[in-house]
Parts: sequence; C-alpha cells; structure tokens
Amino acid sequence: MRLSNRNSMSGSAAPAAMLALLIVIMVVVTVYVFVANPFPSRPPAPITTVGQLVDHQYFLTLCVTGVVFILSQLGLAYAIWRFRDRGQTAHFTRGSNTLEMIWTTATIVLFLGLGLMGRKAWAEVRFTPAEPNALQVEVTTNQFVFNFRYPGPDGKFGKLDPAQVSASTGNPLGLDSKDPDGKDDIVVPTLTVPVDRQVELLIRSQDVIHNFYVRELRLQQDAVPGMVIPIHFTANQTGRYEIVCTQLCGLGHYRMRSFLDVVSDVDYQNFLKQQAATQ
Ligand SMILES: [Cu+2]
Repeated sequence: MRLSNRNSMSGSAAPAAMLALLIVIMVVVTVYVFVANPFPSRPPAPITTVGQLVDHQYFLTLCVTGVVFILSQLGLAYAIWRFRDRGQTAHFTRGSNTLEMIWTTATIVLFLGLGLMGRKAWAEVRFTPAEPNALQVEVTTNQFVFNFRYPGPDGKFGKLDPAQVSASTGNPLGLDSKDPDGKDDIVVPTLTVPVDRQVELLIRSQDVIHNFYVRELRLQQDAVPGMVIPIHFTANQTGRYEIVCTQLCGLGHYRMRSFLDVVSDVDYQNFLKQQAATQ
C-alpha cells in the first residue's frame, strides 16, 4: 500500500529532462557566441605593448572562467537529471570535506594565479615610473572638457594660480601671468604625441572626478580633484583615437571627449612650432 502510494506521488521525468536540456542548450549557445563572434563587438587592436598584455590577460581570464562555466553548468544539468524525483526517499547528507577542500583550493589557485600573471601589465603602468626622457603632458579635466598642456621649449611647466582660472579669456588652467616658465606653455584641447616615444601624462581635475580613457591604449585613469596622477604609455601606431571621460561627471558627461593624435616625430615638431606661433 505504502509502496504504491509512494509510486503514485513520484514525479515525472519530463521537468528534469527539460531543465537539463535547457541548460545544455544555453551552454552550447554561449560557447558558440564566443567562438564564432557573430557580432562585431571586439575592441580595436591595442597600440601599446602594455595593451597587448592587458588583452592577453583578459583572454586568459575568459578561457579559465569559460572552462569553469562549461563544467559547472554541465555538472548542474547532470545533477538535475541524475537526482530527479523517482519516488525515492530523500536522505540526509553532510557533504564531502574532501570535495570542499579540492574546489576551494582550486578556486584560490586559479584566482591567485590569474592575479599574479596579470600583475606585470598593471605594475608596468602603475608602479614603474616613467623614463627620465619621457615627454610630459599635463591633462586637466573639468566639466566637460579636456585641456592638455605642454611645457614648451623651456621644458618647464609654469605655475598655476586657481584665482586666474578663466576659460572665457583663454586661460582655462589659470596659468600664473607672473611666472616666466609659463609664458611658453602650450594649452590645447586635443592631445598630440609622437609615435614610439614614451609619454607621461599628469592627470588633474578642476572640479569633480573625471576619467581619461583611450580604448586603443587600454588605459583608464580617474582624474581626482587635488591630485596629480602620473600615468605613462608608448603608442606604436600613428592615427587618431578617441579620448573619453568614463566617470558620470554631470549633465554634460555624454559630450566630454577629445582626441589623441599619434603622429610621426616630424609632424610632432611641426605641431609644437605651429602651436607656439599661435599661443
Ligand atoms: Cu567627465
């Protein structure tokens, strides 16, 4: 009597089969989308060696997490099917300490390993100082523009005086009119740098937190009021690249952008001469 009762209460195999199948289909579709790449959504190729390291690191992380994703989802589908309701009595289990140890250790090793492998790309930009002969350009952000300052022929940035900041009269950075070092400083709304030469950016903000981001450099750095944050790169390909602010910095955030022009050395010298003549 009890047996037949239990049998009549046992579930059908259909829900378990459907759910397991759905998970398998989801895994197959996801893997297909990554492998076949039917949407042209990949970022443009990097133009620095650090950018290549960053891409490599992302790819590595994608591979590792991809394998974990596939295995864990297929394991889930298997468990749903294997342990479906067949009218059997449920029994208590405390789990397996050995298995817990194995997957916790594996997770630690994977995450630490990825972190250690990625440290080179990170350290190269954040912890390694720029070369002494790097070209210095100051980046000043404010709502909602970028300004770039070159030290001019004397190689020295002039002092800044917040009281003299006046974008409407052509002094958006507040160059101190009394400092001779600032007389030859060049201030422009777009960034022009020579190819294959290290550039050190000194990133500042005049109001709120902004960001300096160039996809092709794989470089993203916040601009924080009260700080001058150095960051450096060496672009190895000429061209024009978009600079965008990636911090929601106010109503005009969507239009806060500029351009990075990577040019030949000759073109760079011409740019400096031209600017010096007009400033
Ligand atoms: Cu901004």
